[in-house]
Amino acid sequence: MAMAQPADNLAGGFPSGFKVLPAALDEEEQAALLDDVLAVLAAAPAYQPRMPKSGQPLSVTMTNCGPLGWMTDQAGGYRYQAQHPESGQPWPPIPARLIDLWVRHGDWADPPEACLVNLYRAGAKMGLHVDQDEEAVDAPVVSVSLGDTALFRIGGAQRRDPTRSLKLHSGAVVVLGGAARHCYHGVDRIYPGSSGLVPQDKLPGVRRINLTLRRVTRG
Ligand code: MD3
Ligand code: FE
Repeated sequence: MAMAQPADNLAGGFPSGFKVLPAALDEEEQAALLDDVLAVLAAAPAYQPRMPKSGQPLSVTMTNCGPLGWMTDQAGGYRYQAQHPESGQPWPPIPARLIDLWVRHGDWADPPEACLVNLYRAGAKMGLHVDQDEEAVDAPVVSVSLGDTALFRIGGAQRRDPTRSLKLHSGAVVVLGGAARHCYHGVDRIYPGSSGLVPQDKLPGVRRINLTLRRVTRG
């Protein structure tokens, strides 16, 4: 057996279990999914998440659909909860076409429980982080990008590991299974005006929408 090398978990520079479908959704499917997202936002308006302790706002705004939603605020920190932080209402259900994507691409028996909706305005980004608030640590995350192109970055299990970047265009689906699920990742920037998908009369200033489907409990 060969000595383990630092790059053993990398295929073409990307971690194993990292799958990109660059044009999974055609324009019609993107528009239909956008309508689903507008309905989610009507029921569960986006709020401004804040870092634990410091209270520093994240540059994205967020909402969720599904029985659980990921959130963060100054007092409570990172967590999943069943209610919207401002209205106290349950999150709306995950739209059927998102469940379909999970079934088609997720390769996981249990249904998703949370769909985090991240809204990016010009200048918004997401620092390198690992998603580790889920009890179902081995379940994949399935991500859908809508609207402006993002420069996405993914590294390894350690923050110091080398990273690779790729652009995610509207309609891209990314599946994070296996080792990739535990890798540092983030969004360095978006390219404002690269897509006309997000209606500015309905979502002023919002340029990109990212949806991440997650299994939270072990079922
Ligand atoms: C790699 N969202 O919501 S999606 C997040 O574009 C998040 O809004 C980014 O990172 C966005 O947590 C990236 C792709 C993604 C999602 C989850 C992952 C990549 C991931 C979990 C583990 C590893
Ligand atoms: Fe993440």
